Amino acid sequence: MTKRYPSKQKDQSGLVMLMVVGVVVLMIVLLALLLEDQHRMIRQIGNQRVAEQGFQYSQGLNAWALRVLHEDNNPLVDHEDEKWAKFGRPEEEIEGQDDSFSLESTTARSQEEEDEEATIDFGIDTVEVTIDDLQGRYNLNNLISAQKDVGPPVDQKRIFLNLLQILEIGEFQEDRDQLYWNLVDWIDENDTSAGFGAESGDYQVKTKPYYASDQLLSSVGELRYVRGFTKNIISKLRPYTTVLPVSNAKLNLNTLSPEVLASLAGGPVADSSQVDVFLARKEQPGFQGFNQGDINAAESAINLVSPGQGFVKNMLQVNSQFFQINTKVELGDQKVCTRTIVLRPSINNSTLQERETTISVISREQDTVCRELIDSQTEQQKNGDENLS
Ligand SMILES: [Ca+2]
Ligand SMILES: [Ca+2]
Repeated sequence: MTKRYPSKQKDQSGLVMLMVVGVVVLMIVLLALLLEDQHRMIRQIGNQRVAEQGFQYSQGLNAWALRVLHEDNNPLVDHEDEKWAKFGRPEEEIEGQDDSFSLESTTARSQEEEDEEATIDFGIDTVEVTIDDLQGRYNLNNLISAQKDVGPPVDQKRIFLNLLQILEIGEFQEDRDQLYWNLVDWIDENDTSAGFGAESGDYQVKTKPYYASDQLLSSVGELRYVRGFTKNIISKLRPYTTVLPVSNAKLNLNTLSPEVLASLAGGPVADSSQVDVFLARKEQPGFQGFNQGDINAAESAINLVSPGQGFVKNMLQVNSQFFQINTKVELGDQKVCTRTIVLRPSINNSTLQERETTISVISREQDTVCRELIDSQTEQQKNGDENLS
């Protein structure tokens, strides 16, 4: 009987010990969870702070770029040697100018400088800003008429088909016609296929059905929803086309590529060598941009691209109203990219003084992947190498 007592005591103390260990383990687990939660919260706040900081830098860069566009010396002519076109492109910097600027990171700059200077590290890895002239590219929204209840303009169809031919899109004429009608039906207001194209009914039978947009394109990337426009076709088109909120955008002779200029031929492209000869004038020393008087000479060159077929009239000008401001900010592993389309009204509609307040933002895209910007730049480089060499 007496032997049972110590055994019971032993059992009880074992149980207490087990409970103590259990409580300690529970506390450790809770503490670990609490710490992890706190750590995650700190990281989240840090990320938010960095993202906000990146956004503020982008805003600053956009404001700076707008300022540069405002200060354009001659709004009647816009060419690649002007300050806005060189803005943010360091390799184009003009040495010895007081108002020159540098967007190199402090570390890159300090490496170059032999003298040891005191530099402040703001923690910015990349800051990029450039301005593109969107009227150096063909506006796909030109494919439908600017007037209501008027069919798609035939001359714009010609330009689009020529561009496809030049960029070697579509094996046969029929393939290019098909792409044209699919795109027209995608943009035009009605739901009636022009006979060859694709309207909502054609997209409704897909595994993931959707409707045709039936309004102006909002980005070149939107083409991926249009029947027939493959990734490869879109990447070929991207450097030469744009999407503006109008259907009657002209092209700036100063910033367009030989491909786009040749596409203005009145018939299928046979020989575009005279267009190359004309644009080579840009390489002459002291070239200060084509002006209004050069448009006739440009049209004569296009006239020879498709002999006997003439050219599409009223498509050329020597300045621009639509520009795109591109910014990229990298802070640690955080990225912020913006693409802003702005409208600087034609000088005919406003005085030089009023211009100061009339540049307006048409649209702005922002993302933290920067994919489209990167894709578009590498595609442009790649296609440029292939087509212009
Ligand atoms: Ca200008
Ligand atoms: Ca339609």
